[in-house]
Amino acid sequence: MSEITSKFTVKEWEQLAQLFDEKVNLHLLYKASVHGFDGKSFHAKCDGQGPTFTVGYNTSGYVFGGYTSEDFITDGNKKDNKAFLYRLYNAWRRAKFAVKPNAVAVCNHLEHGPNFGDSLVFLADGNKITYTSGPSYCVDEKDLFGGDVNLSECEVYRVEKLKTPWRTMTWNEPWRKQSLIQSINSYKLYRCSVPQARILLIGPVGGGKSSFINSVNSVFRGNVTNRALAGGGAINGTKMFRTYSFGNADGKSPPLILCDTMGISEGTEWGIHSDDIISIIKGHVPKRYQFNTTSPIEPDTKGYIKSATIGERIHCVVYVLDASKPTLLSPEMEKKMCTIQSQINDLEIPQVVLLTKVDEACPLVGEDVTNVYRSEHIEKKVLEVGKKLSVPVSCIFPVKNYWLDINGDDPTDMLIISAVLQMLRYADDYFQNLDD
Ligand SMILES: Nc1nc2c(ncn2[C@@H]2O[C@H](COP(=O)(O)OP(=O)(O)OP(=O)(O)O)[C@@H](O)[C@H]2O)c(=O)[nH]1
Ligand SMILES: [Mg+2]
Repeated sequence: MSEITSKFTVKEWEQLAQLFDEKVNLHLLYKASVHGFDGKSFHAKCDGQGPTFTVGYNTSGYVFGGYTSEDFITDGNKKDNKAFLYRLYNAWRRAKFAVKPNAVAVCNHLEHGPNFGDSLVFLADGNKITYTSGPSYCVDEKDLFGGDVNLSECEVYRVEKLKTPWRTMTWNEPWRKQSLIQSINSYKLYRCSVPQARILLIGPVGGGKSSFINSVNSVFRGNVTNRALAGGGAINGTKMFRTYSFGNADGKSPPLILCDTMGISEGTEWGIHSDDIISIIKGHVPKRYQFNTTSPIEPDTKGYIKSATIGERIHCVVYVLDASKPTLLSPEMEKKMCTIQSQINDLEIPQVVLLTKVDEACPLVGEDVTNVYRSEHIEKKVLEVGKKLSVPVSCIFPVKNYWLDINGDDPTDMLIISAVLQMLRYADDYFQNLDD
């Protein structure tokens, strides 16, 4: 959901279907009158966002712009045979102008806003349009925007489409959810001497770790619950090491403990100390340990568990990341996470990724969670995080947590519960590796 209001009218919205020949959704990324009529502000909001639709409004009432299926970047030219310029019906009838075969469709300069092949350039000179009837698109400025170069607004939207699912899930068979819950309840861990697999959730502040624990509890209980304090950050964020086991109304409890931690922060003034993450994994940190941002737990700290049993150690680590963030991991966060990850790799702990807030990241998923594996945008985020953390796509789970609704629903439950089942299976890999 965008906090800024789109200038796009219903009449303009209706014309999108003719431009794209398929159902698309637009997510507002940038609005010049709010973020600034300049190239740097545009690039800060729009780079790396995938396919985009730029809408310009000039003082003569023309609504026009361009589409590219390529990412905007800070520098460099791109070819894109799907790109086009357009004029919507407003001042004049609707028209679409395709890019010429093999021509440069998009030119990226830090000082320019959206630049379509150096033909139509927004914000190169504040709120002016630059137009050169160039080699890339066949249209003149009179035809495109009535020759009036004074821009009153410029908006850039991410274009979201649905595609063939990249992961299969059968949503419409009610017994399937019960069967997943049953598989977890009756799950027999490889190492019989360990009664419950301990799964640790770590990740940036506010990523949705505590909300995931509440969501898992909600699935087992059959109604939305709120055991872990959620809200994120300094006020409602997690400050204590907490472990949660789960029980059903009928008294069954799955062989599973989820461990909640304080979030990782970019700076040093807040957030879990990375040494504490490793101490938790090794089983040294007692329940309800109050995290101290500046100094990690030491062997002489009260409650420190000196010789932890296998059952007290962590058997699977879950990185919880917010899919709705324009940049999944900032360069500082990526560096911090990779340093932690390399220590976790040395301990040979299986790792998975939970991508939360998919409802916020893609409006098509917000509308209907069964679109999650059909959303191009979510797939892009999954591939991005897989690359950044070197985790195979099969270990990445997009989920929507219960954070707003008071009633659960089957598709949301199924995403949550199938991620948990996979975590149990990965924990078993750890036990199996111990024996080898
Ligand atoms: N839209 C949406 N919001 C979510 C989702 N999951 C969590 N949130 C919201 O994100 C905020 C932070 O969630 P938390 O679960 O507290 O995050 P956390 O990772 O535990 O935060 P720290 O404990 O500070 O590290 C809360 O306001 C939640 O309501 C989700 O799947 N979708
Ligand atoms: Mg928390």
